Amino acid sequence: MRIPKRQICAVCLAGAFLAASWSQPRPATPQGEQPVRRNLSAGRPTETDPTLERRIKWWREARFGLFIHWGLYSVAAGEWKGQPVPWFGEWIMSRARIPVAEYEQLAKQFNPVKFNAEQWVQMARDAGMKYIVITSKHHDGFAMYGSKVSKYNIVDATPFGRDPMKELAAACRKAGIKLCFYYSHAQDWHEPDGAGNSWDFPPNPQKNFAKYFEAKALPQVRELLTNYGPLGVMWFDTPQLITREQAIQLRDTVLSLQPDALVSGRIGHLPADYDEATDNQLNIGVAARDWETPVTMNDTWGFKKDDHNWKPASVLIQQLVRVASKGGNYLLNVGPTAEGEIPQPSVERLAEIGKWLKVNGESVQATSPNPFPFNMEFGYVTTAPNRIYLHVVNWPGRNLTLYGIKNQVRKAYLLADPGKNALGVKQESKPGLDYYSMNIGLPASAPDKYDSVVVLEIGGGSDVIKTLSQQPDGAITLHAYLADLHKTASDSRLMLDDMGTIRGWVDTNDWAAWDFKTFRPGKYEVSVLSSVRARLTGAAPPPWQGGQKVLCEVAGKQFRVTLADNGRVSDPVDPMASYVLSKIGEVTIDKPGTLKLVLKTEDAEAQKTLGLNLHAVKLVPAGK
Ligand code: FHN
Repeated sequence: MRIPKRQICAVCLAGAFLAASWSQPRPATPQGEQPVRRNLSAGRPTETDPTLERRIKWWREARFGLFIHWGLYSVAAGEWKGQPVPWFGEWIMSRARIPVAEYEQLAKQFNPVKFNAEQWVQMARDAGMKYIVITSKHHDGFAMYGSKVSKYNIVDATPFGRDPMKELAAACRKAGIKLCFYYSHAQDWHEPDGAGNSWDFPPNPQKNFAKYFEAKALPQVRELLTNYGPLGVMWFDTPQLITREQAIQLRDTVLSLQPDALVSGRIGHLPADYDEATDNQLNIGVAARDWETPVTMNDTWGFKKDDHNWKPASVLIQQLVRVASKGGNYLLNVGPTAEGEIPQPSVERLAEIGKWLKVNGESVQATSPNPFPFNMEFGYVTTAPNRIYLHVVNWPGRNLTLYGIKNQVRKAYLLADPGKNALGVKQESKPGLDYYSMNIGLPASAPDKYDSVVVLEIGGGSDVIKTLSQQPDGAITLHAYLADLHKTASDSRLMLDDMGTIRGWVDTNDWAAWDFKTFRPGKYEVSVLSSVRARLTGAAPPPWQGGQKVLCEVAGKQFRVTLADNGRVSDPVDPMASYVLSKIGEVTIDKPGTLKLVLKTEDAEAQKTLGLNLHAVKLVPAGK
C-alpha cells in the first residue's frame, strides 16, 4: 500500500517499533489513499439554489423555534381502553393497532375549547422563539385544519368546528412569528394507499402510493400553502414510500406557491434547504450545512398524561446553547392537551428560557458557531462580528483560563452586568508552540444559575487555533469526529456517523488517527470512550458491547488492550447519551509539541468489533 506522506510521518513519530508493525504491505485501493470524514451532510449534494441565502436568512438568525404536536392522539393522551400504551403519544394508533374506524371516533370527543392562538403565540414569543412548527397532519392522517381534500379534518369532523391553523396564522402574523407547517407526506394510517398502516391494510401488492400522493398529500400541501398566508417552512417527516420524483414535485410545489418558504430536511431523497438531525440529537460531529434538531421536553411529542419526565430548564438552556454553538437551530416541542392547553410544566420551562434569553439573547440569536471545532470544559462558545461569547456553564471560580484565542481582547464583561464593567484579562503566548493562553478574572460565584455569558470584545472576526490541543485542566480530548479515518479495503465499513461516532470497525487494517498539540510534559492516562445510546429519552441505554481488542499507539508507546468497562460517563445535556470508559494505559509526554495517536482494532472476528462505537480518546494527567 502507498501510505500517504502524513501517515508515514506518523509512523516515524511513533518510533521504529511502530514502523515495523505499520510498514507491512497492504492492498492499495482508492479508499486506502485518503482519510475519510463524514458529517451531518455527508453524501448529500451541496445546495446550489441561488435563492437559498435569501430564503434562509431569517431562519439562520432565529436559532430557536417551537414545535407543536397536536391532534386526535391528544384525546387518547397515551392510553387506550384504560391501558397505558408505550412509545410516543402521537404513535398510539400504530402502537395499539387501533383500527381506523375506532380511531376516527376520537374526533367526536375533540373539542379544544381552551385553545387560544394568541396565548400560544405570545408564550412562544416570550420564550424568545422566532418560529412555530405545528402538525397540520401527523401520521394518523387527521388534518388539523379545514381541508376540502378530506372530510377527516378538525373543522368537519369535530364538535370544535374551528380552524386553529387560521387562528394561529393570524396570531403569528400579528406577533412577527413565522408560522410553519409539519406535514406527514408519506405516512398516513387513515388511507389504504398511504404508508404505515399494516393492521387495517395488510401488505398489498396493489397498494398504490402514487394514488395517495396525488389524491391527498399533494393537494393538502397545496391547501396549506395557499390558505394561510406566508409560511416559514414546510416541515416534512418520515419520507418512507416517497420517490425522488415525488419529492421533487413536492419541493417545487412549495417553492412555486411560496417562493420565500423553506423545505425542511426530511422530505426524502433531496438535500432540501437544511439538514434535520435525528430527534433529540444533541451530539453533532461537523455540521457542513444549516441544520436543526427537534427536541422533546419530556419523553413524548404528542400529549401523554402519564409522562412527567420533564427536562429541567437548565438542561433545555444548555441544549439550546450547545446547538447554537454548532450553528444549528433548536426546535423545542410542546404537546397540548385535547382541551387546547399547553401543559403547565412546558409553560414554566418556556418562561424560564425566555427570562434567560431576554438578558443573553444576543449570544445565541444571529450568532455564528464556535470557531473551535470542539467544546471547552467551561461550556460553549458562539461569536458575532467583533465579539466572542463564552457561555460559562461550569463556573470555575475567580479565574477562567482558556487556550487558543489569538485575538487581542479589547474588553471583557458579563452580559448580565448592566454596567458592562470590565473584567481583568491577561493574555500570554508562545507562537512557536501555538500556545495562546487567556486568563479572565471573574466573580467568585456564577451570576447566572444556567449559563453566565462572558463577552470578549475583539477587533474584527475571531482568530483561533483550530488544531486539537491540550486544555488548561491538562486534559486532551481526541473527538471521534475530528479523526482522520484510514480505510484500506474497498469494502471497509469504517465511517463517522451523524452523531460524531466512529463505527464499522470490521477491517483490522483500518485505523483512526489524530494529531494534537501538547503544552505540558508529564505522565498521562489514556482511555477510550465508547458510546451507548438510548433509543428514547427516559429509556435505559442498551447493554454495552465491549471486549474488543484494540491497538493504540502514542508518544512512542504501543498498547494492546481488551476494552473493559472501567466506568460510565454521562452527558447531562444529552440524556440519551452514555459513554463507557475503557482504560488503555499510561504514557509519558516528554516535551511540548505535536503528537499523533493511532487506534485500530485487532479482532480477527469482524462481527465483534462492529459493536465498538468510538466517541473519543482521552489523555488526562496521571493521578488527576
Ligand atoms: O414519527 C415522528 C414522530 O412522531 C415525531 O413527529 C418526530 C418529530 O421529529 N418525527 C418522527 C420521527 O422522527
